Amino acid sequence: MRLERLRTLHRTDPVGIDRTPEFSWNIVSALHNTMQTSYRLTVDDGERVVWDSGIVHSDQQSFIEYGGSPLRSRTPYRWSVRVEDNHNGIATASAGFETAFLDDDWVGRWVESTIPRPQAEGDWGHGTQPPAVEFLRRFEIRDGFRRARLYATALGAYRPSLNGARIDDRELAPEFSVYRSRLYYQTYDVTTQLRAGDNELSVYVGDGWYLCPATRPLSHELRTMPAILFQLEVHYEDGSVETIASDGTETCRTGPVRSSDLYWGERYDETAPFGDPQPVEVIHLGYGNLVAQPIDPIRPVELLPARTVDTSPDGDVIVDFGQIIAGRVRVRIDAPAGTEVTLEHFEVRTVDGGYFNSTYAGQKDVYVSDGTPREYEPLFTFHGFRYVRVSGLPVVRAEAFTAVLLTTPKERTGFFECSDAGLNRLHENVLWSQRNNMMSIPTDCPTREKAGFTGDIQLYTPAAFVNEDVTSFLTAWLQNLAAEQRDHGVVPMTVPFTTPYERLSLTMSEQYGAEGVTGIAGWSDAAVIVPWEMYRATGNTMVLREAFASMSSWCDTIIATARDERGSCDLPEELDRHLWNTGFHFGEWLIPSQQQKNGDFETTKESAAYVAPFFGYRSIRLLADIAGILGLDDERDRYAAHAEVMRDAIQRVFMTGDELPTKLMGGYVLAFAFDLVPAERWQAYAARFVELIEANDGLLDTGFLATPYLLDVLVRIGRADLAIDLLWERRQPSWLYQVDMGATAIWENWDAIAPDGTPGVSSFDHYAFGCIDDWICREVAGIRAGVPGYKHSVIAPRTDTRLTWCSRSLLTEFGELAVRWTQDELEVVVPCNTTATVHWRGERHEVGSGSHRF
Ligand code: RAM
Repeated sequence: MRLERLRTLHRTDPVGIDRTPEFSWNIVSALHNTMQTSYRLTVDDGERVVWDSGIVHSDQQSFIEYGGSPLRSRTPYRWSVRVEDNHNGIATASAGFETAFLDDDWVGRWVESTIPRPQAEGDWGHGTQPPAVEFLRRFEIRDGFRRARLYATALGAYRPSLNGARIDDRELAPEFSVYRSRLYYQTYDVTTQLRAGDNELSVYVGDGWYLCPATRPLSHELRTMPAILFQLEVHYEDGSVETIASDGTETCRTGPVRSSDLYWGERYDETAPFGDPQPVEVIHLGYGNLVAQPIDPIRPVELLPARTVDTSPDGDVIVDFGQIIAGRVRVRIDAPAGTEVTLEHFEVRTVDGGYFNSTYAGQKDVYVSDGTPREYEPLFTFHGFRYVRVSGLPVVRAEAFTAVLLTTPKERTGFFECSDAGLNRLHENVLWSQRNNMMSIPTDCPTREKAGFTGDIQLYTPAAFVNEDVTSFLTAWLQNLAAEQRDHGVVPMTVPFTTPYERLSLTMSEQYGAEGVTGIAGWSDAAVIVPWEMYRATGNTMVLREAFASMSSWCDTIIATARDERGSCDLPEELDRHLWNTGFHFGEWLIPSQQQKNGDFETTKESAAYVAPFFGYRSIRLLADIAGILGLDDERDRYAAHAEVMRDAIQRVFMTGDELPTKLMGGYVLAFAFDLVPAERWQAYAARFVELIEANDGLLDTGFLATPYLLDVLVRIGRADLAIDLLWERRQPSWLYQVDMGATAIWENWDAIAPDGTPGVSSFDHYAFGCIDDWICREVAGIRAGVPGYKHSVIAPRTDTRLTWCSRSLLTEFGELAVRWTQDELEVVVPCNTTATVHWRGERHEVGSGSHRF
């Protein structure tokens, strides 16, 4: 038996944390039926043990919270665990973490550029922002140091260098967050880059999210100048510590980055020298909003060489990378001084060989050469693209171009492969959209909006977990969500909430007779559903506890809105007051038969009529369950009672006849999925739902909010055959239609490309409809969590004759759970410390850990 995958706060050896750590490990053993019987965890700082859990007779091996004496600021720790199992096996292993600032440790002062900077106009800007600013600071240090850490952050996106070399390869720090209350600072190990004597620290600051017009924060305290804060701490052999901190003695200047914008792109001019150093100004921002970066930093995680170069009918030179990614292009340029090279990024080609983008902003990077051959990659922007139109270069060779995928690195947890190339590609597309849209926060698309839409991640969380470990990533995002909740707990449509979306929310509220920013069904409910799905995927009760205040304040808003706002005057008041049926909602969003025309929201209304009350009920019902799990019995009873009256009101308003008052499939899907259908209507509604699909030529007609439950509901009403047919459907709208049309990521809209190849107006890289990947994992491969977190799993493949074999693995909190089946045989690998029920060919087997063949 041995221990693997030791994680602290679900990260590997994190440096610079300011939260109480939790610990996890996996057990691997050659013996079957291995269960952990006890563990003992110790934490030490190199000199003394600060926590000894003692022997704990428990099978818990994840989310074990630190319980020792207070941790010290800026200190490296080791933790060790000793595990015993039921076969008398004993194993030990250790890992590390290092704290950042836990006390009032900041002495550095915020310093701001004094170089005049005109303000961009409009919500989205025009890509004409002023140059990036480099801050410089010289300092001297003594010989004999053994450890040095730089703590730093900025308003804007920054790239630090020491003595002319980049400190590491992280990108676009500080990441996108609710800066007003959660601005992340970074911790860098600079021990090997410092030298005794003279040193120079450079911090080059582009616009990033903070200064970009489309993403700048709402706060009226918003600053409009690039600014930095840093503190370098040098620990000497003799035990002394020297601190060099930003203090106003820095200088600043502009250089080759002439303009940078996350949407429009960057202009980099090698012929523009760095200007004369200008003074900086000390500003008083305080340290109250500073948080040690809680997730792994954005990095270049994959490089894709260009596949081909060709010329479009219009004579444009197009480089194809073969895959839609989020990131940017790295290109070797050898051109005469003054040559201006333009890179314009596109997602798809049109039938006539042109190219197309779903974004309004240019996605255009410009490089001006000084005649020296160099490799260029933009510093302060990223794009969503597969193709790049190149102009300004006399010769374009594919070998000179590489696409760089930028994302928050996460541990891959899932692998899927089967005998069908279409399903394999579909899975790949899901994974790509996931990686392309998880750069510091979960976003809708990396092209048009790059925004933290709450609805998209709400519905996608289960699928996210079957592909990557998103625990630390989503925990951090939920903290941002809580920080963004307004006075009454309202969760906005995006987190972070930014100026353009605040404006949109206010406009929509006004049109729908509401006031201020109001909650949106299925979007704001992310506050409850995301933590709930995190718990289901990993057994994580910490996140439920931590998010409880945020969830309950959101649910209280639903209850109050239903009570105080009169929805329909046709309804008796005693029913209306339990229905969330006012304000603006996106409805299911992007139902094929209800497509929006000219950006109006008329078509969202029909589905909004059921989406709002149903999701309102759903959130409150889940909150009651969550309170129960946390042992909060009063809250459980209170919210359960609210849920009960809401369900009753929904049934009395929507479910009195033999069909729902809508012809949309999603109404049925959500009614079944949320257990709203009264027993006496079950048969009729199931029949009606199937009729709707049949009347639609066997095709689905659901949008964002209902699609995740569509196939499950069919299985539940006894029509698994229809669910499987929808999965295998190749006509539009369907998942495999996208694949057949050459998609390399998941489309935002079912009709993103018409059968004749004409692209529509939507994005080609939205993970939302990728929610199917979770269903494939559970139903086709047959891996299901028997209890939240897979302590017990249920393996029940749906062997479909359209597949000759299927193989799926899932790295659970306990380790790898794997299934491989052919038409004749099933192989299952069950992780240590768990059990499984296997259903195969009409038989049921109870098994323990290890590999099994049936
Ligand atoms: C679109 C976004 C997102 C969706 C909202 C309602 O513009 O791309 O996917 O959540 O609108």
